[in-house]
Parts: sequence; C-alpha cells; structure tokens
Amino acid sequence: MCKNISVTRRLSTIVLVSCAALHGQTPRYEVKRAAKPIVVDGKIDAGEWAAAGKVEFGFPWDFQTGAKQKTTARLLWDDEFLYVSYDCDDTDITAQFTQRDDPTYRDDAVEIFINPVPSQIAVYYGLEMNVRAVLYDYFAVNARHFLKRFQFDGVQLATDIRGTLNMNGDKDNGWSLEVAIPWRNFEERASRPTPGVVWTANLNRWDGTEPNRRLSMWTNPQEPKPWPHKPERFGELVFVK
Ligand SMILES: [Ca+2]
Ligand SMILES: [Ca+2]
Repeated sequence: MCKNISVTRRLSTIVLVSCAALHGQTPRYEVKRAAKPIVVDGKIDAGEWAAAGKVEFGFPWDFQTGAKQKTTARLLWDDEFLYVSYDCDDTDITAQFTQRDDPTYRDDAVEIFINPVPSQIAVYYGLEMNVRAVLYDYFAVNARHFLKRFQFDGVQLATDIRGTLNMNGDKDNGWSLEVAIPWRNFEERASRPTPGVVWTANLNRWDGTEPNRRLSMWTNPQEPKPWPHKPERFGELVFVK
C-alpha cells in the first residue's frame, strides 16, 4: 500500500514518500519460477501463485474521476512461459470489444508492456487484454507507434468474472485474468531469461466507463496526463530461481 505522509514544519512541507513506485525511483520485482505449469483458466489459484510476490497498483492521476479499485498483479516463469495474473476489485464490470487487436484499453482491461532489452527504450512489446479475454498486442516503437499487425504466438489467456458483464445497476465483485506468454515471441530481441537477467516492464489497468475512467499502474510514468507509455520509467523484472 502506498501512502504519502505530509509533515508540516515552520517554513516548509516535507513529503515523506513510503512507496518508491509512485515517485522517483522505479521499482524492482523478483519473478520467481513456477513450481508447475499454470493452468490458464483466469482463476488465481492460491497454490499455483503462492511463490509470486504481489504488485499493488497505484493511482498516479488524482484528477481522474473513476473509482480507485484495487488491482494485484503477480508474475512467474518457467522454461516455456512468462505468466502474469491480475486480480481486480470491480463493482461494475464492462467491456465491448470482442476481436483481436480491437482497442481493448477502452474497456475494463489490464496491460503489460515488456522490454527485453533495457539498455534501449526505442522498442518494446505490448499486450492489452480486456475482461472478455480479448488481446490487443503490438510492437511499440518510440512509445508512439503501436504496430498491431505483430501477433504474439501461442498466448494462453483467460478471465474469470465475479459478477455480471455489462449490466449496470447491480454490484459486481471483481474479475481476474491469467496470461501465459511463450518466450519464443521475444526471440528477435532476447533469448529466454536465465536467473539474474533483468528485463523491464509496466503493468497497468484501465477501469470504468467514460467519462469516469481510471488508469492505475505499477510504476508511475510521471506524465501530466494519464499515459502509460514511458519505457524509461518501467520497473525492473529480475528473473530468479
Ligand atoms: Ca470496471
Ligand atoms: Ca496484434
């Protein structure tokens, strides 16, 4: 949980920041080995994900009017896949897009941006996945051009909805998503990581319906407007045994 603690003194206000992820320094996350292959069914089985540390998303833009709903992400890896899961509290679950490479970021959606070569920030990969398990994937150039004809191969993706989709007026509980990304997709940039290797990434969530939207994320891009594409502010993924 990130909290800003303000201490007022005679001449100045000192802001003590307890969460490096939201200000200044970018965070670091140890990606641990999965004990066994994850069954990608959208349900975050405690046994499967027990080894993984938690990433709690922050809310960098206070002026956004969407509800601040909690998201917890986890990552694991094995010889075949990078696994990512997202657990989203959500009182109103909505999504419209149904086709590959639709703009899923306009729905209730979660994302991961992956840079296998942190010595450069010109290119990285993006996966944006809505609550209907629709994938918008692309190769990002200069954090501005998103080449969506790039298709990840062999991705397994599933969601689990605790509530009703696209029915307002009732109260939903939330949804979760699991994705398994084969390492071969990154082979033109980097080979499969070995323990100690560092990649960078950001994890994001779009929530709510216009005009009440909210973008929450792992590491704060320090942008004035809600905008997640800032590879120089991605956090570090350290692959460990
Ligand atoms: Ca929602
Ligand atoms: Ca694509």
